[in-house]
Amino acid sequence: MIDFYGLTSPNVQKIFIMLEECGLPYNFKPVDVWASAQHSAEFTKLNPNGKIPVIVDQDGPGGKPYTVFESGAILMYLAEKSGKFMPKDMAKKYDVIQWLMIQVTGVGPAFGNFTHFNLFAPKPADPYALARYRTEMLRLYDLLNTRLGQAKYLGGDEYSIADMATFPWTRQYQAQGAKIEALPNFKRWFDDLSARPAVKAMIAKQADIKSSRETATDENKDRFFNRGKYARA
Ligand SMILES: N[C@@H](CCC(=O)N[C@@H](CS)C(=O)NCC(=O)O)C(=O)O
Repeated sequence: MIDFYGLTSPNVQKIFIMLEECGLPYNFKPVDVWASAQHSAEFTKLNPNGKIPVIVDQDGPGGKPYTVFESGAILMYLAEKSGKFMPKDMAKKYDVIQWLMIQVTGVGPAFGNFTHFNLFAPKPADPYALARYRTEMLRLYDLLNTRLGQAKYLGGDEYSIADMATFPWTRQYQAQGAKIEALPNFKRWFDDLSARPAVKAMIAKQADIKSSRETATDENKDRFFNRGKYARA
């Protein structure tokens, strides 16, 4: 059994998709990051970085419980455990890892910062920050579209953890301002993934999760966003 700690964000959605795709049994344990639950002593024992997602595999290596944090590492762990969604051939495997890293180091930070400055930062939004992250996000949409014109999936011929990692960040492509008519390869991939039963299961499960995002206190929001009394600059 796998204990899966998370809430509703894209980094958590990736892990829902992978667990559903693999058919691995899991217990979902909500961590309300809008109520500062990620900073509890109990949770930071699992992830000293104080962020979700985290998994604890009760049947880890050597039959012992094993904890994994960082969504990219969790996807790689589950791929190795299940023997699925990561090719064994070395070149094909590194094709997948390269596109997984593009998501972890590029798509996640750029799309996340765009969302922060667009929706959460004090208004009026800083035009420099907004333009910087919007430009990088739209550049990455073009990159995904180009790649998906060369290969059916991000990692190559087969659906993999690179696709599962990227899809949740693109679910809001309309609100993010991506011009879908100029991204036909991306659109084909997006529709293909949206039709997968595991992706539909993730979306249904997300709808049932209770979060205090809409009712978060100013104190909890400041801690989440590293501002106010939590700012170090
Ligand atoms: N690089 C991490 C990022 C995880 C992350 O940023 N998680 C957010 C999801 S809302 C979080 O826990 N934020 C709470 C906080 O930063 O205090 C991963 O890919 O797992």
